[in-house]
Order: sequence, then C-alpha cells, then structure tokens
Amino acid sequence: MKTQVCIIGGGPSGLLLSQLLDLKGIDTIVLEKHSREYVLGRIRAGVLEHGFAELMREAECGERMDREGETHDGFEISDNGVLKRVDLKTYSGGSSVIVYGQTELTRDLYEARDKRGGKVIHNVEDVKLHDLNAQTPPFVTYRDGDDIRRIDCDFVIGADGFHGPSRKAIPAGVLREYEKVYPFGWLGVLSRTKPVNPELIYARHERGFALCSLRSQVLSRYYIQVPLTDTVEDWSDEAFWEELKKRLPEEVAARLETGPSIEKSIAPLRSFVAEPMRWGNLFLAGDAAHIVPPTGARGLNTAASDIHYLYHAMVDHYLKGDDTGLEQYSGKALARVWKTQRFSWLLTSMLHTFPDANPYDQKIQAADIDYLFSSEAAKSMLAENYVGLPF
Ligand code: RFL
Ligand code: PHB
Repeated sequence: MKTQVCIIGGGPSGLLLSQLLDLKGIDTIVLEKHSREYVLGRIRAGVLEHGFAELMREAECGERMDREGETHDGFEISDNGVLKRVDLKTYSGGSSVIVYGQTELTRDLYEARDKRGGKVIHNVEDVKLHDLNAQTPPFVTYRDGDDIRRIDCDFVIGADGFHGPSRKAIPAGVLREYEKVYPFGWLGVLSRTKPVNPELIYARHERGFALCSLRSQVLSRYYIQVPLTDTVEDWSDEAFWEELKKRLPEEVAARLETGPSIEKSIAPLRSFVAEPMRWGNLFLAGDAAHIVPPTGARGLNTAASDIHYLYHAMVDHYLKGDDTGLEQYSGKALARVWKTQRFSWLLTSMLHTFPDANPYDQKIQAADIDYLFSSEAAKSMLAENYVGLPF
C-alpha cells in the first residue's frame, strides 16, 4: 500500500489528525492494534479545553459535542471538607471547558472517518517502522495473520500511546526520557447515577484525593486515590462508595447517589516526556511522547495541541511547500508540553496524600491551597492553565 502519511494508533490523536488531513486532501492510513470496540471501551478523559473543541469543529466532528457536551464555567476544590469554587470564566478572561467523554469523541471521529471512506486498519500486529532517518522514504510493516503487509509513505506519525512501538524506534543515543512515577493510582468508577454536583469537585482529604466528575446528567464518573498495591478486586462497589463519601464534604456525601459500577479500573499516576518529538520522518504525538497524571485533565488536551501543530505543519508542507512547521514541530510542541507537565504535577502535588510526606511537607501543601484561594494571581494561574494555554 502507499499513502502520504502513515499514522500508527487509532486513538483520538491518530483519528483527529487523519480526519483533518483528509479534509485538506492529504492521504492517510491509520493502523490500530485493537478492535474499534476495544478502543471505544476505554473510559478515560472527560474534560475538553476550548482549543480542542475548536479543532473538533474544524475536523467537522463537533456537532454532537456541541449538542450533548456540557459547558462548565468553574469547578470546586474541597479542602478537608470545605468547598471552594474556582471560577474559570472570571479568572481566565471569559473561557470555560466542555465536559464530553473521550469515548464519545472517539466515536464521533470514527464515524467521520467512515463517512469519508478513511482507511483505518484494525487488529494489526507486529507494527515495525523502517528507514525513518534514511535517504529513502520511510515505510511501515505489520502482520495480518500470516502475511506481512508494507505501507510506503512520506511521513510516519507515532500516535500509538505510551506503550506503542513508535517512540522506541528512536535510537537510544538520540532519545531522552524524563519520568516521575507517583506512589499511588486512581481507582475510577462509572455509574448510571445522577452526578452529585453540577460541577466537578476535586477533593483533598487526609484519607486521600477524590474526584467527582460526570459524563452527562445520568452518568457519573468518580475517582479515589488508592495505593499502587491495590487491585480492582480489592474494591467492591460498596467499599468504593463508602470511601468516596468519607473524602467528600458532609453535605455532598449526604446527597451522593450510589449504584452498581458499569466500569471500574485503576490507573497508576505518571509524568513522562520524551524528547525530541521528531526524528527524521517520524513525528510523535499525544501519549506516545508524553503522559501526565490526570489531575489537571491535560492528557488528551495536550495530545490535541500536538495534533494542531502537526496538522498545520503537514498542510504547509503539502500545500505550500513550506517545511518551517515540520522543522519547528518538536520544539514548539515540547514548549507547551512542559507547561502542561508543570501544571499537572502542581495540582497532583497539591491535592494528593503522599505516603512519605513529613509534617513539613504537609504544612507546605496546606499553605499552597491557602495561597491559591487568597491570591487573585494564583486563581488566574489555575484558571488559565485549566481552560488550556493558547496553542
Ligand atoms: P491513546 O488514547 O493511548 O491511543 C493510542 C492508540 O494506539 C494504539 N496502539 C497501537 N496501534 C498499532 N500498533 C501498535 N503496536 C500499537 N500500540 C498501541 C492503542 O491501541 C490506542 O488505540 O493515545 P492518544 O490518542 O495520544 O490519546 C491520549 C489520551 O487517550 C490520554 O491523554 C487521555 O485519556 C488522558 N486523560 C485525560 N486527558 C484529558 O485531557 N482530560 C481528562 O479529563 C483526562 N482524564 C485521562 C483521564 C487518562 C486516564 N487514564 C486511564 C490514563 C482519566 C484517566 C483515568
Ligand atoms: C474524568 O471525568 O474522567 C476526569 C475529569 C477531570 C480530571 C480527570 C478525569 O481531571
């Protein structure tokens, strides 16, 4: 097979880029390891920043998001049982976020690719990247049953998440990896219940962090901080609800509607950046190049900013013969990536209970929260980062 841009990974990053490029007449093939049902079964992000929503509209995929997504002008932080609101609109100069699930957004992207006859090949095995930094154009191979298939292309996009093969194709002498692993994870539960609060609540509590989020007015998403040694089997639904209530303000816990979980999973928390994000004709995007702990809701949104830069760089290359965007991609993307790393680390540090924190660390954490709500500048910093820094 032959294409202009071969995209590895049919998650939100890969699908969005494929759709945007197709609308400009640039041909792509997307290779995805799993089935579509598997990709859509992963319950992940819920909060989209304005820039991402704009990109979805530009990709002609924003209709359902605009109809069914909820605009949120603020969220709440509960500090050991006391609720304080962060007014995003006031402190970000008029911006807000959209609550719309990654599952729904990915479904919209798949449907858009179907409609335009986009090539998305599922269940591919043994994806290998070749000649990425050679005088000859690159190609990608994969196994389809007993057959090895080959795709010749101009560029390879590594949008294959944290565990994919693309980043690993960059030689060790070139690649630099920066990592911070946190000593806890998030246990998440999705339930067909009315959300406990119209806005998200991020709860700091001595028993551990908790988050009340939602997908719609009939679908709630809750998380609690758990030790890394815990497994999903350790947590019955009853135990989860009981622990969540203990970490919320009393009046919130009292109105929490509980019910059977329809999904329950544990995600370890990690910060990770790989540099550079370009090597020869390979470009990394999204979780393939960087991971954040979910506390600031930045992961998918940062993937979207990579796609924004990459999309414009590819369009300039193919339609204007201008390679400046491609040359500047890694530096531009990383400058924004590191700011979202900083913000996600800050919120994670401020809101979680660290098992090795000494009394001094605990006092600093309390002072951080105190400062946040006593300083207009600190509130602006929080809001401006949460609604998304400009691309
Ligand atoms: P993905 O979604 O991991 O997709 C990569 C795709 O590549 C495929 N793949 C391969 N394909 C072919 N060959 C191979 N060898 C392959 N290996 C892998 C995979 O099957 C997959 O389909 O990466 P992408 O597209 O870059 O998207 C990134 C986002 O998924 C991620 O950043 C967010 O989900 C992070 N995140 C959140 N981000 C936000 O912006 N806001 C949030 O509110 C938010 N909440 C979250 C989150 C992530 C969470 N978890 C579970 C990590 C909440 C949670 C709990
Ligand atoms: C979610 O709804 O899954 C969600 C929302 C906000 C976050 C993380 C996850 O910060």
